[in-house]
Order: sequence, then C-alpha cells, then structure tokens
Amino acid sequence: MERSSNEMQTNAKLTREQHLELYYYMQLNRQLEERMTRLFRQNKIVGGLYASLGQEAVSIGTAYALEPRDWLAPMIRNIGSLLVKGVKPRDIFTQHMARYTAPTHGKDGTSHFGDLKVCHVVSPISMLGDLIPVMTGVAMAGRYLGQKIVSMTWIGDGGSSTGAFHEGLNFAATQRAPFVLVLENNQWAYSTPVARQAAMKDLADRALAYGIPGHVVDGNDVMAVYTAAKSAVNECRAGRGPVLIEAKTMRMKGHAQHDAAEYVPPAMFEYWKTRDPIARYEAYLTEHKLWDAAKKSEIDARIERELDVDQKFAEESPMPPPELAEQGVYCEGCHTVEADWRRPKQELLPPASSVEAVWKVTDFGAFVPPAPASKPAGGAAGHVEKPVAKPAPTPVAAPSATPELAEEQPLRVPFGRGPKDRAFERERLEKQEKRGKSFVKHRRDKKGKH
Ligand SMILES: Cc1ncc(C[n+]2csc(CCOP(=O)(O)OP(=O)(O)O)c2C)c(N)n1
Ligand SMILES: [Mg+2]
Repeated sequence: MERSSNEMQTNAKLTREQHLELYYYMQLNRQLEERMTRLFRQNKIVGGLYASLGQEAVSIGTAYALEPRDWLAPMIRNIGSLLVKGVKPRDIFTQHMARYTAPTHGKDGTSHFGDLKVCHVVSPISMLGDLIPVMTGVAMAGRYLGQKIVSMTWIGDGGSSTGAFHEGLNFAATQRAPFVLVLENNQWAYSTPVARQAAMKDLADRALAYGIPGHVVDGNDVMAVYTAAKSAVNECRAGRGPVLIEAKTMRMKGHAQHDAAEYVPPAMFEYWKTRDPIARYEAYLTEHKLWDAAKKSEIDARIERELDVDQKFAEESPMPPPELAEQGVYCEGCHTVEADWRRPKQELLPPASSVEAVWKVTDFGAFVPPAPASKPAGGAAGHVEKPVAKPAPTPVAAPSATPELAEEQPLRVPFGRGPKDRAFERERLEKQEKRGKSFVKHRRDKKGKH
C-alpha cells in the first residue's frame, strides 16, 4: 500500500484562499456539531446525533477534491462533506430538529436527505456498505452519459467488514467505475476496536483483493487527505478505475450522544488529542505564513455569524403539521423524482461512454509459472521451482495476451444499444432473414419431393 508522509504536507497547488477555505470548512463543521450537541441536551434534536469530532479533516479534505459536477453520498460522520458541497448549515439544523423547513419537512431526525439537482448529494443509506454499489452506479451512469464525473462515498472500519462493502467494491473494480471510496478508520465501531474485527494492520489492503489501488493516509492531516483524494479523483477522471483511501483517524466521542465511550482507554484519547486536525492545521497555516491572528478571528467571527442566523432560523421554524405524517408515505403521484430523471432517448443513445460494448477475452487466466532464470547445475530432473509470492497486483487494464489467443477475434457480447450494437442487430436480422428464406426454400423443396 502506498503511504503518505506522516508530516503535514505542503501543497503548492492550493492558493492562499483555498488553504483558508479548508480551515473555514473544518471549523464550520466543528462549531456546527458543537451547537447541535448543545441543542441535543436541550432536547431539541429529535433523532440521533453522531459526532465527527477529531475527524473533520477526512470529510473536508476528501470532499474538497471534488468538483461541483461530481457526486457524493455522506455517512453519519460526514456532515463536513455536505458543507463543502454547498449544503447550508440551516438544512442540517432543521433536519436534525425535524422542522417543517427541513429538506425532508421533518420526516427524518438525522441526516437522511440529499440534493440530486444542485449539490449532487445522494442521501445516506443507514445499512453500512450499501452506498458503495449505489455510488458505483452513479459513477457508471455519469460515464454512460459522457459527463466525466467522479463519485465518492465513505465507509467506517466496521462497515468495511460488511458483505455490501466487498460486493460493491468488487463491482466498482470490474466496471472500472470512476469512484473514490474513503475508508474512515476511526479505530472503533461502536465499542469494537478495529483489531477485533479485521486481522490486518492497514484496511487499505482490502483493495488488493479487488485489483485496485489502495492508499493509507494520515486522516488528521487535512493537506495529506486532500492530496491523496485529489490524486484519486484525477485517476478516476482519467478513466483508470476506482481508488480506495484509508484515512487513519480517531472517533473522539462515543458512537452517538447516548454513548460515553467508557470502553476507550483514556490514554488513547490523550494520544489523539495531541493530533487534533484543526489545531495541527492552524499551526500549519501560521508556519507557512498563510494567515495571522486577525485573519483567524475574521474567519471564526464569520462562522459564528452564519451559524447564529441558521440556528435561529431552525429554532423559529415550526414542527411539521400532524397530517403530514400520513402524506408522502406511499407514492400516489406525489413523487417528482421519476419525472425529473426521465431522460429523452436522444440523450441516452448512443451511449457517450468510453466503455466498449464489446468484451475481449485475451487471456484464459491459467497459472503460468515464472520462467526459471537458469537451470541449476545438478538439479533434480523435473524439479519445478515454487512460484515466488506475488507482488501487489496492478489494475488489470490490459491483460497480457495468452499466445494462442493473441490472433483470436475478440468475443462480441452485445448489450445496450450503442452503434456497434445496432450494427450487430442488423447483422443478426440479415442472417435471420437469410435463414428464413432458406427455411422456406427447404420446405418448398421438401414439399415437392412428397
Ligand atoms: C449492515 C449494518 N449492520 C449494522 C448496522 C448498525 N450500525 C450502525 S453504525 C455501526 C458501527 C459502525 O462502525 P464504523 O463502520 O466503524 O463507523 P463509525 O461509527 O466508526 O463511523 C453499526 C454496527 C448498520 N447500520 N448496518
Ligand atoms: Mg469506526
């Protein structure tokens, strides 16, 4: 696995404004969640509240690598990614307070909302791992339409043990979907430490099983996270398939508000406290002369101001009217999503995808023992050298041809309705027609003989 440096990295490609924007989003993320914790204690948060304290650099650094046209789907600890994508704090306040003004009009008390039209956010799915095949599908749909988009989602250390994670990542890998999966290893899944549910040091090694690149990054170093994510997004956009990034970090609170995390050794909290991502980034900005105390106060004051306005809006918003509870449960023509996504045929056909509607089989996949370097003197006759342990697999973009197959025509497997498929269909109809004629002729000939 490729590892990023443990040191806070510099990234010359970001402007001063962008560096400051990263700070703004991380601090906005933290302050928003602190306010929501206070609201929870005042009994104003209706559902669960899951903190991302100590993990802000992961959500912000990864989402910041996306462009507005790209798509993401957050998990419970990725409120920061929503902010980067343009979702307003007021939507997050109202949603958690189940107000009528919330994106789901008060029907959900946590974070199950998306924005398919403007921000390109797919709503979270609570079943861990299920967003992986869904976001793979989003990436494939974008490719089909020739949009050059990248999709991204997150998964926890615990979630990376689900079947959906493995099925989804395998699917993404075989489809070479432009999809970035961020594995947020925060050391705990509820009260289960990571070593009790995965017998491996780096969860990024899970990528090896699917033949895709996996990278380990210091999840509390926002520059390192951003750099890794940006390069993964670039790889995807260049058509080289999915990338897995493991960000090592720490969940600095319990699973949710009800959990005091008494099972976490206090020394572990102490260790991670000294690696706080925001404090580290503040030191980085100062060290690189990207800001001064006045600039920091200006940004902090802006955050306070914005959150004051949005929190007030949420607290003054009404709860949903009771009759709303029975509306929108079953679709009775109320559902507008279907109509929004019905696309004109001309837009879909032929596919703008760069993926050929032809599958080439150039390799039978047999084990080929490595050629012996030279015959060992006096070696036993018929002795076969043990194959050496394989190095990490490289993505199978172009499998090497087995000699017997090199001259073979690629197998044609029709699907979809691309130009090649139309040609195939014409060919098939012509053959059918010929066969039909010869069949009639054959019958006629036969009739004559009777
Ligand atoms: C398939 C599935 N199994 C179990 C759960 C219940 N559950 C919700 S969160 C959670 C722990 C997840 O831990 P991790 O993936 O490490 O994410 P973290 O909470 O640390 O961010 C579990 C078991 C679920 N939502 N989905
Ligand atoms: Mg976890």
